[in-house]
Amino acid sequence: MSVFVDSSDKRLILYCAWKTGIMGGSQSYPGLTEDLLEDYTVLTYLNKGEILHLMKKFYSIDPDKVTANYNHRFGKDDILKAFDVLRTNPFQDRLFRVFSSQNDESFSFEDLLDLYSAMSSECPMEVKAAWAFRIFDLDEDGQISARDISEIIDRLTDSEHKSHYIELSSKKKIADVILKEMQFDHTGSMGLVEFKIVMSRIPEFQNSFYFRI
Ligand SMILES: [Ca+2]
Repeated sequence: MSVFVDSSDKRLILYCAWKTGIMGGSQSYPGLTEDLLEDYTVLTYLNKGEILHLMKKFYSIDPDKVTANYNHRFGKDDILKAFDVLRTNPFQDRLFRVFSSQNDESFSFEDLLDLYSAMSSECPMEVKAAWAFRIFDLDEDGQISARDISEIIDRLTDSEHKSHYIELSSKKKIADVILKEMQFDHTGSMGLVEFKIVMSRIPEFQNSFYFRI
């Protein structure tokens, strides 16, 4: 067995250290104190390493602004530049709507933490479902209706691969089947409680509600 660690092992070791938060306190940012970092690990489903990694990216957008005001809110364009995962997300508009605490399509660092916490693999299904409900309730009437589901399917299938685009008639059929299977009341839509039950039955749904940090 070699005593040398090759570059792929090194990457693995660094990755494990980062995932477990060992590399946590190695770097500091203005305003993000050790106490606050502790609080965030309690209030979110993220570990210290993940929180610091997100701060590193957030801070890099404009260090002067974050230094001057820890609660600085970066607009959508700035956030998209630093966080690629949002760039191609078919629900980008909804994520900026639901996770912006000021409803201004901008994110403070804490808004960003809320988003990544919801998208974390550590986030329980119940909590993910509650966020997903708000994201998928496209017309914000407090119900997931056939119309919402039809557009959700549209967005999921339309984005990059045109060949996977579903025709309107089949889309309607899928939406109808989903709605029927969910055994709704006669309103043809569902509230949060029903939605959570449905989510718990569809593992693919939960797995797709995930961001790699
Ligand atoms: Ca709705």
